[in-house]
Amino acid sequence: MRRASIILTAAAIICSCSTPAPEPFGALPSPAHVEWQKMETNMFMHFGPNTFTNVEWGDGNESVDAFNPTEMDCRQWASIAKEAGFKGIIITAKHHDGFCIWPNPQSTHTVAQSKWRDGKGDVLKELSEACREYGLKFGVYISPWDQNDPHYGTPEYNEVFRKTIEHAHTNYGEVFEQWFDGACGEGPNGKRQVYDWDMFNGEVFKHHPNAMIFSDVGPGCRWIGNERGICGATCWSTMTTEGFGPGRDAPAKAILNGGEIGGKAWVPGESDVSIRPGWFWRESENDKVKSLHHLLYIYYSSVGHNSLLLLNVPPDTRGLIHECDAARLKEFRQALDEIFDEDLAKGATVMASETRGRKFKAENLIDDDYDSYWTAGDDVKQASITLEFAEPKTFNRVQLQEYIPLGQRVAEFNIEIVDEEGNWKKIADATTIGYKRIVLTDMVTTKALRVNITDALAVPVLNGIGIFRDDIYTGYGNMDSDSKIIWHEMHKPMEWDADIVREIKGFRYTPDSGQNCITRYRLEKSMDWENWTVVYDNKRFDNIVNNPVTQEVIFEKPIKAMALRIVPVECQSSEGYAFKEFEGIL
Ligand code: FUL
Repeated sequence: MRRASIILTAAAIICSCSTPAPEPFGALPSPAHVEWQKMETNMFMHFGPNTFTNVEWGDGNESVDAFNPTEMDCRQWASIAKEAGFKGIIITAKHHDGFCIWPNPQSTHTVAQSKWRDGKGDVLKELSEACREYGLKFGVYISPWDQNDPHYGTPEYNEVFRKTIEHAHTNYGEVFEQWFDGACGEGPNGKRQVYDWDMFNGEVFKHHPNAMIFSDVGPGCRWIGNERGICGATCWSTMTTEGFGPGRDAPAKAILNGGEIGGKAWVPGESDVSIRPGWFWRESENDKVKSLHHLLYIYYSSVGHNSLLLLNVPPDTRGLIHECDAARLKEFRQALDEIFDEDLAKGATVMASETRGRKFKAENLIDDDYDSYWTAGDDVKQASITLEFAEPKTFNRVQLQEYIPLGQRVAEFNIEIVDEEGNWKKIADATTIGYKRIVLTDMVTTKALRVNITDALAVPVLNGIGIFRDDIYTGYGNMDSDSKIIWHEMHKPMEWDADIVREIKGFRYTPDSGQNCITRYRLEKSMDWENWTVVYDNKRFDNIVNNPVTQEVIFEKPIKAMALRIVPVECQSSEGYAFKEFEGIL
């Protein structure tokens, strides 16, 4: 009898061990994609002449001496990034003004021509070394749009830009990510460039075959369609990129935000956002560093929605991360540790309605091995996973992970708990999972939880389930403010009344959105509401379409007026514009 049962058990083990893993499904990530996705949060740094000139987009005419950090210390950046839990740093080696913060031989508009450190400074060298010292990965943003390079707008520029990439990729060790912005404005000669993306990407891969190339359409990872760090609650890492390109050729923002079910390429989303309203540091925004709640909301809407979070922390004019940003990052890390250090799923009894065999058992969902997973038979598209706790657990976050090396599969699921009467009660309906999905729920206390997968493209393959309690950001709503929005036709100006003639330092304008904003304007002032004189004409609100935050414009010298008005010269939509606020700064 005993012998028979040993034989049976052995047979069962052999049988289950020999059950093959499911076939991969659809577009798949490369091993480099998987490693990149596991980084979860990286730090972005915007640093260049704009740091010193208080603008978001320099126009390329800035003096090279504008860039003059007095106490630059990349080790300070790296140590703060490390402590905040970031895995890598990506820096703006060259922004749209064309200034290179490393001695790029292709350009005469670089640190080498500046007085900073007698022309011997090199931010990429110091940062790449600091990253190595602190165990962080190093990446670069190199803007193809260049408002300084005289070749820009001619075919020669593509070769100049290729060599620029080559230089940045061959002098500073490993580059894990190349960030390509799709912006393609006019150069110094008023022409736009036709970019040779294949050549640019080829140059990156030549030196770093595993680098992730960011653009609106990858090929490594894709823009998430906004600069608020918010990825769609439905987020596929797949998208069909054929026929699309970066910048003007990009797919619609809604597609970037949510990817495409069954898309032909694996191009996961990266959610970029600045810790401040602008991408570059400016003194006037020291008190506008995003709140801890806002950062947690962003974290849940990026990492928790199957994308990577790239959080911009721009150095100040000293060349240091400002104390306000450093303090907020510290709080952010402490909060994440407090929320995620205790996984209440550990120790639970885990069962699945279907299982492929012992090797793919439900318990794999709560072990710490990334590569062990639960799955079921090939035909299964619906299944339930149940967790039972010895003692009731209180929580408001449920984290799920698909084993993405085999593709992204789950399309819809819901979550239930057992209530006090012993009945199952639904607490959330949700869509995709992907690498990581954190579902936010009300705070609940229960002895059992069930995840019901209701629709999948192929048999679900999950490698993780975690349950957490967040007492810090307990909400799960939208953080966007609901302030009043005013709609104007294109010809109608925005007006502000100072009551009497006053000294006015500048103005503030808050657009409704990137779709409904003014992109170029004329500012006029009046002493009597009758006669108007022009203060500025045809001025640009830099980067307002992608980052429609409050635009604060400070005049070189205060002006005297009783009223200000902004007459739109160009709007993003031909129908007009909508705004939340326009007021003078006294
Ligand atoms: C945008 C740029 O135009 C901004 O200046 C910033 O660099 C942001 C990350 O990308 O498209």
